[in-house]
Amino acid sequence: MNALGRHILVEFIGCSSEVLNDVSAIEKSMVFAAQDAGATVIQSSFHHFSPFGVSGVVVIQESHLAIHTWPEYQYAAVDLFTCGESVDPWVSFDHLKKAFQAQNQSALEMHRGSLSMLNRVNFDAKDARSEMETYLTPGKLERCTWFTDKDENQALSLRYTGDVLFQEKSPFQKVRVLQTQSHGKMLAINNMVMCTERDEFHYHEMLVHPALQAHGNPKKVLVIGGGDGGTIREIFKYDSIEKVVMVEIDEAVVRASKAHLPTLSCEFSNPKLELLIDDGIQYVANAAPESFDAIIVDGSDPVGPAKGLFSVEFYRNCERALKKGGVVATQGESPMFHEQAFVELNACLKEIFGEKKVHCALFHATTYPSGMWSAQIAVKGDYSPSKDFSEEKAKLFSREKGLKYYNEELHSAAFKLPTFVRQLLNEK
Ligand code: SPD
Repeated sequence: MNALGRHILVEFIGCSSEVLNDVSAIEKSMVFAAQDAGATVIQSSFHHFSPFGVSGVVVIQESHLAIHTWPEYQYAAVDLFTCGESVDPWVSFDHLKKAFQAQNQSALEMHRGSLSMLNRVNFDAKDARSEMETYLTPGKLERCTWFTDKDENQALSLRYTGDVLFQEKSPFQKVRVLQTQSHGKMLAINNMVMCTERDEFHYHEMLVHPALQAHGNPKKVLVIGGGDGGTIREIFKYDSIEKVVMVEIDEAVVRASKAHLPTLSCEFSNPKLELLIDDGIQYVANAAPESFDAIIVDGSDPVGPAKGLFSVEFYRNCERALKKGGVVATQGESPMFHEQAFVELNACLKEIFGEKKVHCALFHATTYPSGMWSAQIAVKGDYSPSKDFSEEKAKLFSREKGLKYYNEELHSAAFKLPTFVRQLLNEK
């Protein structure tokens, strides 16, 4: 070869859509394809784009391998660029063809840096050498695989190791547990962050405690969703609890959490828990009137099976199932990220419980898109969850139970809304 390198531009056609949408599988195949070809891998960086597609690059000492996939077209565009005689890019080609289950392919090989066109100069890098040595041959592959939770305009990305600890396409959704670099293990449903070990306490404490502290004496609580177990963990911190009924539609979420998220799933064996794998919307529709002190709705975003958790009919049934003095707290989405769902949910609660009976608490959910999240709380009684709670009891409770987010001061503060949120909710 009379050139510095070989560059193969590849079209893989008729591939497996599943594989082309699996960022971990692609990263592993690309790294392996490089190593198989005799290359020294320096770094890999891969992103998944929701709902479809993966882009990534494997930097090798001998140039790079890059990919962009279109699972919806079963198509991958791949660049295999290698320098030197010791690496054969066609070995990578064969490996990837098999890995992606391509039915068809085309490849165009170009020589890069034709030596007949280039002049070698006496470039002496000795001055830069000591500094360069820190960058040269790190010796260890640095993997950089990114999980992205996004809508069409905004996104949140977390870097993970590329290891997928749990992966299942249940009848309802895609459930995964990923090992992140900085946030411990993460539960993701349909490419949306549900919780990470590092910051889940923000969400679970704020979904449960403002409502239950205001109620004051919760005995029987219904949880809709919440399959990872974080919500029931918080509820069982109340000594008054006699029974918790939890209705989770997807047993795969419970299984994933029991297997990989022990700090969330620690209360599944509590004898006061009745766990039903069933449709929570149906359950509430059939629930006996005035049977629960509190209902906590811990669903995912309003797409897929959680859509019905944002409907008037569902909350009418919740109101009926609540005892007098009861409280419902629901994950209320983000005023920034899901403005419409946030506003509509608030209006729906106000329509059913009454204008003055619905209160919104804001908190930081650092791994949910925008980082600003809400619990929307409605009461069936003459009290205000933001004001009518015992500061003394909340203080004692948060200390005794070792809470890490909720405390007596935050209880009041969480209900103080920024002006733009007040305006969204038509509050003064
Ligand atoms: N955007 C994510 C909203 C998810 C709310 N529920 C998460 C479940 C944690 N128990």
